[in-house]
Amino acid sequence: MKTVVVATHNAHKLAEIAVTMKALLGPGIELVQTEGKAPIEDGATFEENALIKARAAFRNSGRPSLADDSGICVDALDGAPGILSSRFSEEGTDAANLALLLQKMKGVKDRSAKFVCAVAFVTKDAERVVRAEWPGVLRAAAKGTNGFGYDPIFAPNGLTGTAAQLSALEKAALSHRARALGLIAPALNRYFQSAS
Ligand code: ITT
Repeated sequence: MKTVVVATHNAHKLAEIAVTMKALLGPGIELVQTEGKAPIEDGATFEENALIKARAAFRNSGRPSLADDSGICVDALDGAPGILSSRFSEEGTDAANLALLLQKMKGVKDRSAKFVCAVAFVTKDAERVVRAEWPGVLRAAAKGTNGFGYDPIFAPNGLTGTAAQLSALEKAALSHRARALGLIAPALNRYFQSAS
């Protein structure tokens, strides 16, 4: 079995990564959640924070480790909340973060935003980090119950509904996370080919 440690404490992310990775790499891959404490994410970019988390999981487990650092960047807010997306509101829950973003966007004309995801893969021999985006617009009210985080107010370009109205399989094929995992997949394939 090809085992990859996933350096996340977010169950939604883990589930989405599992669906996309299975589609990309086939069923012979096993994802296990990191058991280590979450490191301090003090990087200045999504890429730096993804590397911080993947390196910590690798140090802790000695096994190939994958991490996702992601968030939403809103043009009218100069890219905020960006890397601080999970800590946007004081409370820091998905519901409070979403409510604060809706409030800040009240009456704002420019609704453009993008989800960003950096994925880092760290092994004993190499480190790789990639980044991908999912552009769209922010709705004035939440719609849909699937997904997590800011999904209910994010309408991806080219789609009629919000990300929270997509099925798990649809989101796993389209999202910023799916795009970043698609870019990192060759590095995982190379690793497991050379390790076998
Ligand atoms: P880990 O660091 O343990 O992976 P986290 O939730 O703290 O978990 P991040 O620091 O990367 O992860 O913050 C990501 C936040 O960005 C997340 O909590 C959501 O608020 C938002 N976000 C990221 N991807 C999203 C998605 O696909 N849909 C909705 N919101 C998303």
